[in-house]
Amino acid sequence: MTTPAIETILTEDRRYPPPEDFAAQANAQPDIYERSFDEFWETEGRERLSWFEPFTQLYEWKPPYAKWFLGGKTNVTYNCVDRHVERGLGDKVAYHWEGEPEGERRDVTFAELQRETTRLANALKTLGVGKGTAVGIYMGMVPEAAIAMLACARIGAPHTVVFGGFSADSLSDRLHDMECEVLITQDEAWRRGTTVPLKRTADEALREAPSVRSVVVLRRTGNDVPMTEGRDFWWHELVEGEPDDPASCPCEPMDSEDLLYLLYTSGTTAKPKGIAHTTAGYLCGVATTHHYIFDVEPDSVYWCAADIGWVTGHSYIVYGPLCNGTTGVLYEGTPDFPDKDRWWEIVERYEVDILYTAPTAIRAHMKWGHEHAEKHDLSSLRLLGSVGEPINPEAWEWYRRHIGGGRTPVVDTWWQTETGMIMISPLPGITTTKPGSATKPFPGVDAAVYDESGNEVGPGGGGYLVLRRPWPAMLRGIYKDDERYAETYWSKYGDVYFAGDGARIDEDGDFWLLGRVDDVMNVSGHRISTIEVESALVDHPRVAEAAVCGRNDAQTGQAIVAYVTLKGGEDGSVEMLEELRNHVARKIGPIAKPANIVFTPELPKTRSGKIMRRLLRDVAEQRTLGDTTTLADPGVVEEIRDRAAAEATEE
Ligand code: 7RM
Repeated sequence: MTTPAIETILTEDRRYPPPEDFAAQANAQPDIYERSFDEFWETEGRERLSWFEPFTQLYEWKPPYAKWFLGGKTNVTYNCVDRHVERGLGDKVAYHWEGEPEGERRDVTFAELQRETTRLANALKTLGVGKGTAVGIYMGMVPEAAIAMLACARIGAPHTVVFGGFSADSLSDRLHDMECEVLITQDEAWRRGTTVPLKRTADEALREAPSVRSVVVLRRTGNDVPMTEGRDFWWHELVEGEPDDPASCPCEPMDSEDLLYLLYTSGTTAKPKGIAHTTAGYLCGVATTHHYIFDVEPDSVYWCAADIGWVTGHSYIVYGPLCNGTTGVLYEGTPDFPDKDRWWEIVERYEVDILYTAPTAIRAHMKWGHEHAEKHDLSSLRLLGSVGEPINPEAWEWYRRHIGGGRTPVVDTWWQTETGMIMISPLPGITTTKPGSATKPFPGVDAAVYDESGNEVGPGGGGYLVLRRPWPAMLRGIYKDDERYAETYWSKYGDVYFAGDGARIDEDGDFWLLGRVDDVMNVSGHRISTIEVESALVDHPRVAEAAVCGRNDAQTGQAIVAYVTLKGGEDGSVEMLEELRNHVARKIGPIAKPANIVFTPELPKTRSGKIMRRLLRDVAEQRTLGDTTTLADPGVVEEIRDRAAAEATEE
């Protein structure tokens, strides 16, 4: 018998069939799984999007490159904004915007979105921006960030959004790689009551990004920032006098395969990859998944609490929901400012019915305690979603119970920057959910689990997640790096997309995501995924969050090191350490028992909330730290290093 690529040791028996009333009204009904691949995407493409010229061929697949909706002409902003206004929905709210400073609120209707987008697009034209001109966007969570993206799409200028909060170096790398000619930013952003100096950071970045000729600066906080004469323009001054009538700036007819945007992902290697997304396939993919998976209704108030700079913000705050004419919430600040019930206050105020967030946020709320949610009426919630990491079953249960009142379906959605759209997820009116499982491939998606040599792994076994057919929103390549594109995603199994994630399929055909394959540990020849050990730890009633990694061990190859955050800010103890080791051994077996545990108030995470296990490995092996530029809070890893060192001397 050969060793499996990844073993599975955690079992989960809880099951939640969809509530009957939800199932009866759901956008997705069981026959959706009977639709053929071609018919599904053909129909969604024709009916969900409006076309200036209809497409003549559904797709073309010349591995590793796909094209979708060939021959079609359309415009993303037309689909997301103009057509809704034309249909009489101009007064419908597109975004309920909630600023971080208390009391600062603004509703932006579709008609306003159209006017503001048109005005900015006209202004960008005066700066020489036209079809094909690359534009960088470096902003916080303000409506103008979406307006900037839509203004670019209106005139056919591809954009790259850089997380407000990335360093000057990260910003200049991206602006330089895409050869951006214009940067749109703001004076400062609000964050936890203090300001983030976006313009100043941009100024620093621009020294290394000579392609940028002009900078548009939105006034947000109103504090003084340096402006460079001839290069920098205040947004409000630039758009003054520009017409806001949509006819003054018609939506540019774009080819289905014209570039919509690049989004850079850092991964583990130094140079970020510019993931390319094009027009029609991307929009069809995100709008279709948004409609069926989130079960949006015409009167829904949908809140995706991600940042606009993450792909989740692109696909499920801006393009997917707006294409479907959905009312959304856009919140500028952090979940605990000024208090830990800020999110729940927002849900109550706007009567949010669909909430989409990440496991990291759910675990933070778990750590703070459910009493904050209990202060508010959350009965408007009808559906909850999760994205970004495998969700620990206990966090899933907590979310359903304390936020969803034990009534709402929870959809755990697996996807990547590269896939553009959700690929594996329950359909909330159909799927019986299981805490910790993303369940089934979306209709028109062909996902499977392969072993090392490319054989499909049967039920129960773990292996590598692959996608066997192209899909409309798939990346069209890595910008200016065909070789890296072929090597990263298409070299392991030939013409099959390798996602870089481990997964297993259970007896019901449900997928369980096991984290990045680079993080898999090897203990005495057993290949163990980090997520199962972490979930066993989080299963303990005192544990809020846990991350594990392997460190070299002379005897077992690798030994498991766990980093654990206790609930309510509690400190660890020797007794707790032993209790947790035994808890893991009981829950999933002695092989997975951590060799040591470091208690820590925080874990090192990326800005989208993913735990950076690579850095924990560096700490565990007492190496100098690898690339830390994508860390949300660089101080955290130093703190962990000190704690780990203190523990080592205590031994
Ligand atoms: C949307 C996004 C992609 C990586 C992906 C996985 C992990 C995302 C889930 C998940 C388990 C999920 N894009 N991931 N969603 N793992 N279950 N529901 O996160 O490009 O930033 O990251 O995130 O490892 O490969 S991303």
